[in-house]
Amino acid sequence: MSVEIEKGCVMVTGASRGIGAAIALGLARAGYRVGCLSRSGEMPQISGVTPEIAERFYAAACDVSRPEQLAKTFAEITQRTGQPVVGLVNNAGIHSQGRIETIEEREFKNVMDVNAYSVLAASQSIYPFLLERKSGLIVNIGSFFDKLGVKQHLTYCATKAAVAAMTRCMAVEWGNKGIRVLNVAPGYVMTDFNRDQIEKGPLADYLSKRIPAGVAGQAQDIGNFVTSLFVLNSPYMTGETIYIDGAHGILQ
Ligand code: NJP
Repeated sequence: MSVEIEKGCVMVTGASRGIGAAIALGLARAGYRVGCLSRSGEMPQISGVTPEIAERFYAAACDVSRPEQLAKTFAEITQRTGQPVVGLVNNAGIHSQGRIETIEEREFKNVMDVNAYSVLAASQSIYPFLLERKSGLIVNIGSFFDKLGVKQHLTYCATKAAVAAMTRCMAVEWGNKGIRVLNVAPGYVMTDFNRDQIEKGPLADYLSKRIPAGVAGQAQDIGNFVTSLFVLNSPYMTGETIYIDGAHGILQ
């Protein structure tokens, strides 16, 4: 594959593995430089990374729940790429499960910090870069749990509902500055982390009956879709949540 046209740099949080790695790969293949943020600072762990693609990745250690780290990391990556920043994908997220009666304040606040506050903090940090060009796209990675009542998932559901709400508010407030904001909300997506659970056992049985598409999604499904949002550059599309869940979330 040869990339002929430079399309600028997109920052992707949580790009070391899973869905974030697939988004980073899709964007690099489409000609973007990709800032790959994660706590470990590892390069995206995903098959299909050729040496040419690897050259387009700029991996950096950054905890997204720490605003000062975000601002510093974006500035450093921008300097390394020498390319304008054209977008941000707020993908980093953690899971949380437990009965409502047992949820502790510390756990609730930590998951809120990583899944929701980081979306605000990273978007604030990228804003000056996008404002300078009067153009840019922020894609948040939410979840179809944002509109569902899921037993033992109050904290996670609340964080993802917050992501959808922030998407709408940012789209409205920054719409006249050329900055678009979208929320991509996956259903069950197979990653290395959850592959065993999704492929075997009770969850596998449940999903085969509940997902109209019949199977869980793959990280590439989300990676390719997010890439297409950047490539399409559809100027009037902003503020929306787009569900990619094999119709799971609308099944009666
Ligand atoms: O997550 P996983 P997924 N600061 O665990 C990084 C949503 N979603 O790909 O920090 C910076 O494989 C972590 O790296 P490291 C989900 O809510 C998924 O499944 O080094 N980075 C890694 O790169 C999330 O928002 C499903 O440990 C931090 C990455 O984030 C997004 O999709 C369904 C960090 C996590 O990789 C990606 O999920 C759904 C921090 N504080 C929504 N904490 C699904 N997979 O089924 C973690 O509805 N990372």
